[in-house]
Amino acid sequence: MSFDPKKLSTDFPALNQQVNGRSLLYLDNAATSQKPQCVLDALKDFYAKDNANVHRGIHTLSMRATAAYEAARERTARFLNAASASEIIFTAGTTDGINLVAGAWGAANLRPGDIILLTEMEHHSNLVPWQMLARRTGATLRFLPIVPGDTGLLDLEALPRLLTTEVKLFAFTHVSNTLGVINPAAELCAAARRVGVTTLIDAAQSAGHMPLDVQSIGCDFLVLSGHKMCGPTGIGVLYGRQKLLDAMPPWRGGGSMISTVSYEDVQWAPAPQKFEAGTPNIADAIALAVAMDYLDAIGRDGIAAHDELLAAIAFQRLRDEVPNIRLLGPEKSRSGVISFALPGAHAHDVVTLADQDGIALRGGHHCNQPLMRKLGLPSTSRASFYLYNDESEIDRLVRSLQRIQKFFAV
Ligand code: 7TS
Repeated sequence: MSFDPKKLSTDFPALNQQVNGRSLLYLDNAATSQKPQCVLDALKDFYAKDNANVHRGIHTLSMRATAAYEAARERTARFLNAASASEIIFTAGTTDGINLVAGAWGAANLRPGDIILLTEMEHHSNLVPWQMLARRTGATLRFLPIVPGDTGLLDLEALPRLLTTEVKLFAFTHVSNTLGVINPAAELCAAARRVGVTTLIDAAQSAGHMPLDVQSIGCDFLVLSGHKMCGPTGIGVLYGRQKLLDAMPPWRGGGSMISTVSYEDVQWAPAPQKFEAGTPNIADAIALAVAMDYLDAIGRDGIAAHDELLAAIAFQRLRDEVPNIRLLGPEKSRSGVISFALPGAHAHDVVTLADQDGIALRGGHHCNQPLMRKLGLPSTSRASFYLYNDESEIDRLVRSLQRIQKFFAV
């Protein structure tokens, strides 16, 4: 079956509306994706039919809810090709997953003098938790640079010099939410493994956009957000290699994460329960598994090829048809995230004017303030594509930006 974004777009009720008198063109997928009807139905069905708490009731609804929640964990393990479902922890999202690793693994494993290696393109959620951990433990941060210019590619030649024995963790984004760069995750993990460094991949922008196989990538931890891959908000996944999860202390304490408790003492449950204190986000986990089914029925290879094709066309057309535009990221082999600056126009004004044309963009620093400073930009505008966008929409984007540019030229 050939990839048909127009047909797929009919699965997403929110796309079928007018904004400022124009049909909505949603190009803010890097912030959050729209949700297909099957995901909306899964949420409604859970609350309408199976709603009960998990892991504690012996009554029928509780057993149904528990079975569906644990089936979602199994589904997630298959989605990521994890060796076992016990390597899958449900979180509130990418930010929550990174804070869990920083709070649990980091606090147990980092000492003064240790180094956390990041890249210069990390989202604040893969930077600030490590800064907080460094302050608590006496560890320090080190950054793998990007090459000079606007391609945003990592300077891989600098890696051997930076991956020294004091480095305990290398945490990096798979796909940059600002540059659209796809980092060579397997290559980076292999380099880290050669020197015994633990790895964490921020897959917020890659999950749901391309195949993800944690075993072939060879990472130790991987985090993602459901809401950027057709799933609900408030649910995410932390994959952790079993050996690491077993050795890690828990992060939050409470019900469901223990095996026995006395007034004085407590024994932890095994992973993943050890890391899921309290009532989990049951409905959203179940709906996320439905989103995974939806994405795999389309085919993640096809989605990746579609993203790449739209990005290549958009990059070329914006460069050729919008004079003086400054485009970030590489020209080819990139994700569907395209950031740009129009000289003389603030990104917030660009986004406001595009909204008048019914186009949803994002403008700002994209939670990437250090990178913006490095690039010498206060902010950028950003168009980000997904499976329901098509080539004709690039035409609309180009025309809108040309209109905006004329507006600022007077
Ligand atoms: N990492 C990357 C690479 C991201 O793009 C984002 C969110 C996060 C982490 C945090 O994810 P959360 O679900 O925990 O918030 N990025 C964006 C964005 O680019 N625009 O809005 C959110």
